[in-house]
Amino acid sequence: MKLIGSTSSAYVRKVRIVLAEKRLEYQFVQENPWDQEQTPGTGNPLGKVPRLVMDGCDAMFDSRVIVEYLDTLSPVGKLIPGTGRERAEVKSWEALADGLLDAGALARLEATWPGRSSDQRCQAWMERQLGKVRAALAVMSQGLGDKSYCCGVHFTLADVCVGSALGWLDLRFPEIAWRDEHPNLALLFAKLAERPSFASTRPE
Ligand SMILES: N[C@@H](CCC(=O)N[C@@H](CS)C(=O)NCC(=O)O)C(=O)O
Repeated sequence: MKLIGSTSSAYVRKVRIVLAEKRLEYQFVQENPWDQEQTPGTGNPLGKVPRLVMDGCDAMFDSRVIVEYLDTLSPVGKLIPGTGRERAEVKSWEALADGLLDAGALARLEATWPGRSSDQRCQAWMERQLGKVRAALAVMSQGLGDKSYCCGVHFTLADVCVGSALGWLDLRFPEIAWRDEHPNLALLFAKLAERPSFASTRPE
């Protein structure tokens, strides 16, 4: 099994953490999807990472599909409940954390994408996207409350997704002081950072 992606992407990190938690062997092939030298979209018409490549199969994307598949490969460290409200709860946390990343990425691209000149960059658009990031943080904090993990007492995919998203914010938007506004998220993040799966995949 090969995972294709970059070390800075939180979507890729989500998959790497799941692979580590499930103790699954894989080869990590680094690819920067923004690199002009890469053939865009190889194995993914959308030109995005992560992609999971297995012998004799088309590449699998996106991160939500990949982690769901990986969780079925082994009973070790089950991360997604099989059915019902508990499953929907975990998947909702994933949608929230991924949505935070989607909005954060749009804000960052608006500010930095080299294909746009400075007068083409739109401050109102960046603020709109960063408003979504702040709203998502507030909902995460409210949902976590004083629980040990996002969905209660057990570590699940919800914690993987939230931890990856917060780590990415530290990397790309260090000026967002989410720890000050949401100390419960800071506590969760510090606890997650001690897990080998998180420690070995810190974004660069
Ligand atoms: N929904 C996708 C999002 C993946 C994504 O946006 N990846 C970024 C890297 S952080 C990417 O490859 N962007 C390149 C592009 O948009 O052209 C997933 O969960 O896999």
